[in-house]
Amino acid sequence: MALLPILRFPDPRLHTVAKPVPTVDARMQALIADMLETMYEAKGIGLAATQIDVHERLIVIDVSEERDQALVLINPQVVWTSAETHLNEEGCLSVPGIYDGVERFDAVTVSALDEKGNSRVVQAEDLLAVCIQHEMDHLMGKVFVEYLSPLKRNRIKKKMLKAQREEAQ
Ligand code: K1U
Ligand code: ZN
Repeated sequence: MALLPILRFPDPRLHTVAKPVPTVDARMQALIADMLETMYEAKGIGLAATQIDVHERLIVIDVSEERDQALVLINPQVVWTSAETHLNEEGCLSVPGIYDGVERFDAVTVSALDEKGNSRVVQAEDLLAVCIQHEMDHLMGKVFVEYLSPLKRNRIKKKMLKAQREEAQ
């Protein structure tokens, strides 16, 4: 297994639209293991393949307290959304240290393949529903700061670039 570098906003590669996974094979299973290790090490509750510069429709999630309920969604599709939405505080491993409110559906139903290539349907609410919507946005090349005002987004962009310049010194 390996820890993978996570792309940081405003890296343009975060805006790549991911392609469907053709087959769930050994390469995919190795990638899933690396993504889970990377997510747990970064103390995240989710990670999309886009964030590690792999542009295929794969996300890993674990919203459990015990960090032992990994959920792998390959080629996820939203098949139902609740009528109700709420503003939720979000963070992102690609935008470290920034938290802000994003309006999301309260509940979603998603169909996907699991790590063995079996079809599954996930009915999600609360933090899991928020996390699935956040990760599926990554697969469409969208980062949560794009929901914020241009003023906030530009401030975040400058802050991230400054932090990256300082880290490089
Ligand atoms: O996609 C990512 O970058 C992972 C991201 C997922 C996420 C967190 C919060 C709301 C929606 C999606 C994170 O894991 S950020 C770090 C984190 O663990 C966290 C931040 C805020 C609330 C809960 C967890
Ligand atoms: Zn994110």
